[in-house]
Amino acid sequence: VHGRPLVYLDNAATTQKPTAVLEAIDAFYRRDCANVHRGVHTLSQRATVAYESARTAVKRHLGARDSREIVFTRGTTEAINLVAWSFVRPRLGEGDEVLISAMEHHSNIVPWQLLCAERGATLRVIPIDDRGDVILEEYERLLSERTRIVGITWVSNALGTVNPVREMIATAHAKGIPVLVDAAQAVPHLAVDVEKLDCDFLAFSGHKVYGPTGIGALYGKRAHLLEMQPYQSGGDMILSVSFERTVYQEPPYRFEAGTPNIAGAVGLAAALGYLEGIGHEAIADHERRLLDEAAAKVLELPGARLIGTARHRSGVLSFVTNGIHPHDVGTILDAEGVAVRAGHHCAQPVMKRYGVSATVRASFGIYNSSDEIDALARGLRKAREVFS
Ligand code: 7TS
Repeated sequence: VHGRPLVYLDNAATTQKPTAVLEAIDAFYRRDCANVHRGVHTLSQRATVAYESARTAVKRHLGARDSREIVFTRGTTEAINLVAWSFVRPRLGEGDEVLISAMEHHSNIVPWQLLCAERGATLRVIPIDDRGDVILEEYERLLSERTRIVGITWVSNALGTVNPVREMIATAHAKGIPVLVDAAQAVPHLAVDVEKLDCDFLAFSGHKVYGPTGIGALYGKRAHLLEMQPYQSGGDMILSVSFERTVYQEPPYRFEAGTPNIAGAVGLAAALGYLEGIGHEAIADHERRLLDEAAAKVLELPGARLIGTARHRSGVLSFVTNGIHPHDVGTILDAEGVAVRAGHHCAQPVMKRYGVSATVRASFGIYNSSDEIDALARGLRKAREVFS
C-alpha cells in the first residue's frame, strides 16, 4: 500500500483470509459446484455434504449439542434480525421491554428499535461506567417482568470490553428472561461454548473470523428454534406447498430460504478449522501481548487518551489524540501503509458516552506482529509532527 508493506490493523471490521480458506472456496467451485438439498446427481450430493459438514464445523466450534441448532445467515446482522422478528416479535406487546447495553453495535440497536416502535414496546439500555464496563447493579435493576429479551455484545467493537456474559445470562435466566449474545467480536478471539454459557441465541460473522463475507451463523436453542416462524420464505425452507397451504421444514432449514451461500459456508468451515489448529490459548496470548504493547506505545504519545479501559479487554484499542482528528490520523497512517479504522465504528451511542465524535481504532488478529505495532507507533509520531 503506497509502496509500503501493509500493516493491517482493521481486523474488527474484517479479517484477511488464510490460504486454507481461499483454497477451500476455490476447490468447491472447481470440483463440487452445484445446488444443495435438491439434486440426485453427484455434484449436488457433494455440495450438500460440504454445506452440511460446514454446519457441523460451526456446531463443533461453538460447542453446540446439535447441528440443527445452527442456522446459516449472511452474518451477525441478519442473525440478530432473525431473532428479533421470529422469536421476539410474537412475544413483544405494548409496554414490554427489550434490554441492551450502551456499548452495542448499531446492528444490535436498530432492529430492536424498529421492533419496539412497531409493538409499542420500550428499548432499555444498561449504562456503562467510565472505563467501559457494564454497570451490573443497573443491569439487575433493569431486568423486570416486562423484559422479553436481553441483547448483549460479548466483546465491544468500539471499546474492546469483554463483558461477563456468562454471569449476565445466569442473572437474566434467574428471572426467566432469554439472552441473545452478539459474538461478532468474540468468536475471533475467545473460546466459545454455548452449552456452558447457556445463552439462548448467539450470533457471529464469518468474515471477522478469517472466513469469507456474506456468511455467518445463528446458534439458537433447539426448543426456541422449533417455536419460531420463518423470517424469510421461498424455496428450500418448505416441505410442501400448495396454494391453500404450505408446510415448513424443520429448523434450521425453515430459516434458510433460497439458495444459501454454499461456498461461503465451506470457507467458514475452513477458517474455523484453521483457528482450531492454532488453538485459542495461543491466539489469546499473542493478541493480549499485541494489545498491551500497542496500548503502551499509544500512551507514550503526548495528548493520547484511550477510550475503553475496562479490566478485561480483547482485540481492539480505541484512542483519541489531542488536537488531531481521528480521520487525519487514519489518513496519515494509511500513507505509511498502516490500516486502522477512524470513525464511530457503528457505535455512535458509545462515542456520545465518551464525548467524542470518533476514535482511531487499531484492532488485532492472529497474523499481526510486534514490528507492526512499531510501524503504528512510527505513523502516530509522524501524525503528531505534521499537526504540531
Ligand atoms: N456486532 C458487532 C459487535 C460488530 O462489531 C459488528 C461489525 C456487527 C455486529 C455486525 O456484523 P456484520 O458482519 O453483520 O456487519 N463491526 C464492524 C466494525 O467494528 N467495523 O466494521 C464492522
